[in-house]
Amino acid sequence: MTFPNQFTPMTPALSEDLKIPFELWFLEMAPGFPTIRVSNAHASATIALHGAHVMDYIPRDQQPVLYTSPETHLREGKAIRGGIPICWPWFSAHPTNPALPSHGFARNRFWQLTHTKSTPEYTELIFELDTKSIEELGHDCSVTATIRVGAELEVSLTTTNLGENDFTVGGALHSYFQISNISSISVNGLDQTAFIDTLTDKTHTQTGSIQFDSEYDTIYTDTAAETIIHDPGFNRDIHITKKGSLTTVVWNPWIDKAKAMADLPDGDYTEFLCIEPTNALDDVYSLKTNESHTLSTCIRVEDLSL
Ligand code: TA6
Repeated sequence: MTFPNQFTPMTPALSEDLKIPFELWFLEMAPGFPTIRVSNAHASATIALHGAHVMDYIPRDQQPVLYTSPETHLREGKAIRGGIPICWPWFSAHPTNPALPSHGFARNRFWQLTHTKSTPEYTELIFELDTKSIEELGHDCSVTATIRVGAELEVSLTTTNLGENDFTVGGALHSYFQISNISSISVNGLDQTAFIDTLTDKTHTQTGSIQFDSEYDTIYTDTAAETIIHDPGFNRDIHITKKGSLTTVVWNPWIDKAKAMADLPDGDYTEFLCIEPTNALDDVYSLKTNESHTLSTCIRVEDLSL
């Protein structure tokens, strides 16, 4: 695809030979903001080059699985609100330098699409981040995002230390799930799991399933468990499994925080819940030269009407 010349030359090009006829093509969602559309026998999806950011994922015969704000920004430097933001190489605020961006660099810049592949089970896309262009990173490393769109959605983030000094990597796959209503869903899989309520900094142990009646911003610790969003309104369970992660974040901004977010309609807090496979707190990885860490998630919808 060649972009009309009224767009800035900064528009990152997408190589024509990465297209897959009738399965993977390119779309400019806003001037200078290219996205990749995938449609196969199992599902459809939209992935922005910015942040290697999965914006939507719709399995055949299902409602959209991910929420993306209709008021999201679509411009370089500002993370898309919704979908699956890639937080890297840290989660939330930088541990020592408050001047660095919350949730790291990866979600705020363009990646490069380097490979695409079609198989009977999924369409695969591989993105790479030009880490050398990030001055504040201060370390020689590589990071790739591998996305497989099929009956399940898989996102894997692999970091490799290419420098001589150790490199500590954290982060999150900060997934926004589309739900029928925050007041009618529940979350299972974290029973008897310790958690830190970041709103009070107090530690508790989860008993039973999680329901929501106010702002919720919690890090579940020492857990590799599958998390399930039970949504009677949409007659489905969303199964979220993960690898390379022992912390899971559960977040809903509720009314006041939603009102304070310019890129989110005030009432939309009722329509999404974030379940985030994370590397946070002590669950971060100190990589020696040539060592790698992969944080991955697999998202599957179970139709309860069948
Ligand atoms: O993952 C939960 C969280 O850390 C919340 O505290 C909230 O800040 C959310 O991420 C969204 O962060 P953002 O920078 O995308 O507005």
